[in-house]
Amino acid sequence: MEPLTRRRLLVNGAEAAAGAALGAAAMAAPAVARAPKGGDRPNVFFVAIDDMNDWTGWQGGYPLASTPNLDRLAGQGVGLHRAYADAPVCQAARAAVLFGRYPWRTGIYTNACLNWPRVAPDRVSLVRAFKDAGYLTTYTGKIHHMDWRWNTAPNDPASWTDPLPRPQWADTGKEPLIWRAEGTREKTEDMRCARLMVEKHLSKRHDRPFFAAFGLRKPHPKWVAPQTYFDRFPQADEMPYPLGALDTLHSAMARNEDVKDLPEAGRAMARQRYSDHLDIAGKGAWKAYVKGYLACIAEADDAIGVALDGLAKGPNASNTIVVVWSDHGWQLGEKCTWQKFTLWERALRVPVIFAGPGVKPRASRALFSTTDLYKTLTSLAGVDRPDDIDGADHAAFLKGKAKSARDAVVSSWAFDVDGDDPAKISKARRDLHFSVRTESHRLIAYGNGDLELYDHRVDPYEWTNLAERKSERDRVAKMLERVPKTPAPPALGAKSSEVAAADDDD
Ligand SMILES: [Ca+2]
Repeated sequence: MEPLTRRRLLVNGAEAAAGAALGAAAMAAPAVARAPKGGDRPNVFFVAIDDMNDWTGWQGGYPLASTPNLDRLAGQGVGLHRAYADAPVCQAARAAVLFGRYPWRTGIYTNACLNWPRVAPDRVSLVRAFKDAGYLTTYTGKIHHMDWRWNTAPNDPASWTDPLPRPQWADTGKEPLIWRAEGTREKTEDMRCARLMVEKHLSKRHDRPFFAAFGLRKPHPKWVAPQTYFDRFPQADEMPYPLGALDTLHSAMARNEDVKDLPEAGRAMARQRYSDHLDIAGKGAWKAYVKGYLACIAEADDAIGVALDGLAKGPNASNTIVVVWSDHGWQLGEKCTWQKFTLWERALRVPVIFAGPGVKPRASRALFSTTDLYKTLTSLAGVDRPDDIDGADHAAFLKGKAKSARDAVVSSWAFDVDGDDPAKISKARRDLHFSVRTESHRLIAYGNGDLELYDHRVDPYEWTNLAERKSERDRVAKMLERVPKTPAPPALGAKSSEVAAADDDD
């Protein structure tokens, strides 16, 4: 049982108070789910990956990436090449996916913001929509952000009919960004979760449809993985740098070619994890860290493969929709920064794959926001949902019966744009920043008015900022119309600084 520490008491009390302060409009539980529908409703296997960017084989984000299982699944279903996270951090991205609300509607922009399942227990999560429709709902691993590590009770407890016991997490030390080979394939957290899910649910015949959620830990740091995954790659010095790293000679921002056309707010965004870049590049370890990340991607892909094989060999293979998604991407030294926490392509572009009954297989360049998972999955399965869910419904598109449901994806991030510590945020509008991604361009509109514009038709790594060019004035004005006019202020004040610090890197 979870020890009741002072820290937990602080968090629970503070979040309850903050939740009450959110106001009736944000908190009210809308009318939901009429009677469950009959017929042979499909199962859903919902695979959530932590921190995986576009370095999969099928997306081509890095030439040596090793993801044979994801590549195979993408070939069997719809691999979405233009899928983007709604926020570049776990808590905000997952709250948006699981509750079907954009960050600028909830105020959950960062990990320092509220824990939505706890403060809004009556809201109907994606999982609960399936439960209310008569589904068996189960999970293992990390699905929600807050609580996944400390709490043995399930997050969002009203949503699960059959939660699986949580495996013991490995303690890999305090230093956040490390890599090393350690352990065996069968003992990794993700592999144990995959086998548990196969044994308990994917391979079993059930008397009702299931919604089974498998939340992977990798490739989130720390990058500690069995040697076998490192062995898939050459010696670090024989590997290419990340394709988006324009200037690998100059790790200092003052001389870096890619940073020089960023506005001051863009430099502030890069500075959030600039110290990681100076440290990693400074000790000549850049490519070794690339290899560590690739090894952990390979580990995640292997565990997903075991789960998919278990599903394929069992009685549920032909009636299960498989959806794979990552909560957000990852930077590896592009624009002198590491980790997520930015609104550039590498931190927002994610793998999203749909496969199974009703899904017409093909590669797609349609735009997709991870917030769209709620409407799309409930529609594909014929499950009722609340009438106030955000996002687009891609079900008809996935079936091949309609055109793309989107012409832009908006993402958000919050940081102290003009303060000494970019990791801090205030409730001021100037600290809220947005990205608008269309098929051809990305606009970043910072809260202080600074702008970046990139043309992805000729500049896939966002090297050349066009925002100040006169010829782009109309385009910038048009894209600015997509930025939320009255975004919710950050839902801050819910966590003690101790917990906020402990959560910062997740
Ligand atoms: Ca640049």
